[in-house]
This record gives sequence, structure tokens and C-alpha cells, in this order.
Amino acid sequence: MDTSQIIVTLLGTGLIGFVGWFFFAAPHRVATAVAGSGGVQQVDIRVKGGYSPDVIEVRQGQPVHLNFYRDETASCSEELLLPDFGIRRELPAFQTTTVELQPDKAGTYPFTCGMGMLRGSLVVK
Ligand SMILES: [Cu+2]
Repeated sequence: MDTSQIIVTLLGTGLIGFVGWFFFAAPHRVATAVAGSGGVQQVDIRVKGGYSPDVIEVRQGQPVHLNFYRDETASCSEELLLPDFGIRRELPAFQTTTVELQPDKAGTYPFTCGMGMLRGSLVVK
């Protein structure tokens, strides 16, 4: 191997490592919902190659509004599924889509894109 081949190999290895970290070990971004006037817990979630935050903590028994702002046109994120609440929603690009739900039971409820690639969870406490 000459020097340029070694450099390319090192870069490639670093990139693979980064991709692995990004998908499997990236730290979760946790947000706790804030109850506004009227007692509705609001959380803003940015959708771009994932959900940010991707762990949303809410209080049991108080209505929740999840405001998904889809900041991309990548088709992966165009659909949102929250199966435990029977929710399936289209998220139009560059718009905020509010998903309303009533968290009556404590637990952890996953939400995903239509293909199950992007993941987050709603934690009801
Ligand atoms: Cu997807």
C-alpha cells in the first residue's frame, strides 16, 4: 500500500465507525413535556433523519400535543406511526403537524416512521 491508499483506508474505517455510532450509539435527546395553559402538555419535535428529541416524557392523564416539524423532504419520514395509540399520520414537509393524544396508562410507547427506521419513544409517567 502506498500512502494515499493508507489514507483512504483510514478515512473509510473512520466513516464506517461514525455511521455505526450515529445509528446505534448516538445519545438520546430526552425532553420533558411542558404543560401550558389549559393543561395540555406540548412538545416540539424536529424530524430530520430522525426525531429530535427522540425520548419524550409526559405525565399520565394530561392531554399531549406532539408538534412534529418535518424539516426535510426525504420520503423516509413522511409517515408517523404511534401504534399503541392507533395513530398513523402524514407529516407534510416543512410544516408542523400536531398529533394529539391522551396518555392514560404509564409505559413506554415507541413511535416510528412508516418503515420502522426512524425511532423514538413516548414515556408516560
Ligand atoms: Cu422510514
